Amino acid sequence: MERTFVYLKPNAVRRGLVGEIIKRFEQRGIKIVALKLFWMSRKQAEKLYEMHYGKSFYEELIDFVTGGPVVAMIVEAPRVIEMVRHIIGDTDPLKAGTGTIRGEFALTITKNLIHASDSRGSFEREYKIFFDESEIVNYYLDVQDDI
Ligand code: 3AN
Repeated sequence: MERTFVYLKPNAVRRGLVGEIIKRFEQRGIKIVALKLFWMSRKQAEKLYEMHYGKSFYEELIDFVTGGPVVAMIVEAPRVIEMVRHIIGDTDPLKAGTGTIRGEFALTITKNLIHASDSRGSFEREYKIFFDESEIVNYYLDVQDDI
């Protein structure tokens, strides 16, 4: 079993796409083990995107992700890091495949609706910015026996 960190950006919440996006993970059999809606602080955004500091899109990105509430989750499944990136599609919505979240609902790179960790190392770093260990719930999900 593997875990990954995912968050729906403010435009996904404002556009009423939370259910549509979560549905895609659930119908695939991916288990949600932590979930919350909150307003990301500037400090959290700067920590999450520290590798992009100084880049041309950095300020716009920070302003955007702190401009409204987000929905963050930790999800669990075998090979889930790669699986979620596959479901989401390429960072550039123009290159995101048809049927992916970005391929169907996003238009620009900065406002590409959703973020997911790209490696185990990123997951370990990222989820700790937003979740305490006590917020992760261990439980049995029947559907995982059938996929
Ligand atoms: P991803 O979210 O697909 O893992 P990253 O981690 O490379 O992509 O970039 C983080 C976020 O920074 C992206 N989701 C996007 O919002 C923004 N971003 C990345 N590259 C660009 C770019 N060239 N122009 C504008 N925004 C960008």
